[in-house]
Amino acid sequence: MTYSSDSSYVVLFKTFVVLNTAALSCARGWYDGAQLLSWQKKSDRPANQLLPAETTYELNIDNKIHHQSGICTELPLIMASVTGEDSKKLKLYSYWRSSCSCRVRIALKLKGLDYEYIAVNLLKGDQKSPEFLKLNPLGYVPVLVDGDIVVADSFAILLYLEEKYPQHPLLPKELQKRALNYQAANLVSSNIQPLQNLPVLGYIQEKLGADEKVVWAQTNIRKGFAALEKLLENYAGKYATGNEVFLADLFLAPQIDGGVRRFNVDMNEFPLLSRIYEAYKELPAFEDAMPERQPDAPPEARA
Ligand SMILES: N[C@@H](CCC(=O)N[C@@H](CS)C(=O)NCC(=O)O)C(=O)O
Repeated sequence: MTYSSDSSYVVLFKTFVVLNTAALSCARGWYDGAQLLSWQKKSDRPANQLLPAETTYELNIDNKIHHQSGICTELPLIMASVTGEDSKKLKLYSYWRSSCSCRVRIALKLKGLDYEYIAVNLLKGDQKSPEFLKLNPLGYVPVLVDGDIVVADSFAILLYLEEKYPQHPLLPKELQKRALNYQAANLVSSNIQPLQNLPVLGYIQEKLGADEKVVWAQTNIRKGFAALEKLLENYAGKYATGNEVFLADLFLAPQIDGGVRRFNVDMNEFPLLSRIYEAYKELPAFEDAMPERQPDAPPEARA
């Protein structure tokens, strides 16, 4: 949090005083680049046995009216959520088992970016709600919201993050290796994952039955994995394109994980992919991004 005018505000906010009228009127001024012009207490809910007291305030910040509620002692946090860091926090719309969301979760961790996880339940159809379709008209996760910027599609999100937050680069400097990363990532993103996406599998199951669905998914994953084994054989080190983690790894880790755990693909055919899959398990950024660690994972899936 930064304050641009009066240092007494810092003391005021940091000590988290119980707010009363006097404290609030002191809070008028500049806050994180935004000006709090006026405020008004709108309603009070008295504390009871189950709920703490809650107050609703109307705040005029930069001539925009915001209504915020909270327990009285937390008003500094409420103001921060309107004007400050909370509203600037990245938001990721994600589904625990979505491999496309997992790619982005890994990148956010690698780049050390804090974010709010917003669960979209694909099985319940949340992705088809009018609110979500405003974010991504295709109705797919992941979607990243960074302030006013909304980016859908994992590849687009990763390239966006790479440009805006260059720490821990996802692309190598060397052009050939960079191209290899694009190719491997796109092979997963265009030639494997779309063929085993939920709507496709649902359609095959409906038309041809559950067994055909599994055969279809395994066939396409194996075809893609066979190509990746050849593509990477002269470049792989500890990871897909050498001894550093790059873009290709972000696509491979969730795809291999899904192949093994959801579709029972026999990995004996793919020694290189099996080896790098083991290496990913040593990396906290990868492990934390895996489906079973996500807040919306059902209890039976949790690690
Ligand atoms: N190319 C997109 C594909 C996104 C995608 O297929 N997302 C899946 C989950 S991995 C999804 O949201 N499916 C919607 C559904 O099942 O209805 C990306 O890379 O983000």
